[in-house]
Amino acid sequence: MKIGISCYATLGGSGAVATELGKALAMRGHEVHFIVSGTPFRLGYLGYFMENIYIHEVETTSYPVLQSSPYDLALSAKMADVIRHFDLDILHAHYAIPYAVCAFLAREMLHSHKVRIVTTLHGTDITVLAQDPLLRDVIRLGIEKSDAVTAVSQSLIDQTNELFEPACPIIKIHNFVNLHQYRRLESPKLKRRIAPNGEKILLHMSNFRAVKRIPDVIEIFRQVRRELPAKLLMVGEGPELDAARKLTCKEGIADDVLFLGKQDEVAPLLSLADLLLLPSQKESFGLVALEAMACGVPVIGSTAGGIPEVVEHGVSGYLASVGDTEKMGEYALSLLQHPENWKIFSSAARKRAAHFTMEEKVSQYESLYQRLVLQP
Ligand code: GMT
Repeated sequence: MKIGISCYATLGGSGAVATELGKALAMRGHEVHFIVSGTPFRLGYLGYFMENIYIHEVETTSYPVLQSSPYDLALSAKMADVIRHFDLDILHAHYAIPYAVCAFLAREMLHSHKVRIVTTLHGTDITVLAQDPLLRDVIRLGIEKSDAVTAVSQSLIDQTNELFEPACPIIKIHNFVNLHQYRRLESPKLKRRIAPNGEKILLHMSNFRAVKRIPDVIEIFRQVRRELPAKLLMVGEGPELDAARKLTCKEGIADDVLFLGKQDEVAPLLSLADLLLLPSQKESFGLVALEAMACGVPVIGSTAGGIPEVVEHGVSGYLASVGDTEKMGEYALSLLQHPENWKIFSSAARKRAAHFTMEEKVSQYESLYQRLVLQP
């Protein structure tokens, strides 16, 4: 098949999922066209030169008369151009806004082109943006005009159904992990440099938005560090980063918190950790939890959204209500102070990750596309 993929390619779990999906489909022999604003960050330079992969960057134009550059319109026009030129069978939009809506507009531009639009909901469009009544109607349009809509967790499906009562059922396709790439990659030398006295290593990775509850991450770490020597690795960047740095100084723990910024190759980093912290306010799935688990890292997190669909409480990690940092701190200590327990949780985490294999989920997307293409 000829498949177009449009996503936020430069950051975040949705871009990662869309890019990994595209790479896997290309390896299965499909022709994959990324229609994006920049090179997808998970593509890597090898992916860039992979057979069957084409990248179409959206160029925006700005004219003095326009107050802002019309990105969404440029994206729609680019989508229409790629659909027509390469005769796409499928256009897969990752996020309703703007991708599903732009895909619809693109198809309208081409009148009756056969291309089928698949939209995957990743979370923020439903859990945050759809709370705004104005945007809600645009999101509704994106959902209604798609030929199929998938969501990355049951929790997200339930929230979408509650808000939109869509006519067609939303299909659940959980996110996935490449178990060959994501496995525990021990690097004792590096570990010694980060934690020279055998300190425990806790890790948080996100785009540092308010929904990630960064102060909770720091509070959990503070509780752990009160009881045992520990280091916290903070990976990623975003709006709450500065405040996070300031908070660690205020708490007097700055020496034990390392801010590593944005990182592309995360499996070796995750493998350094004893625990992953994910105390989010909202989290439709929590791809980082799955990737950490594949590296044998148990998760301490909140019960928000789809996290409980990934992490089994008391088996591959521990979950508490959003904001209950005391409980999360206790849970973290219960694993860190009992290495034999940690070991059991670590192998359970890896085992759990095997329920979300790339092969299986990519096949689910592939069969969905095939079903749509065969529809009259
Ligand atoms: O977590 C973010 O803020 C980034 C966002 C994104 O657009 O990548 O992540 C969302 O999609 C991921 C991939 O499906 C999910 O694993 C994340 O849970 C989801 N984030 C939220 O729901 C907050």
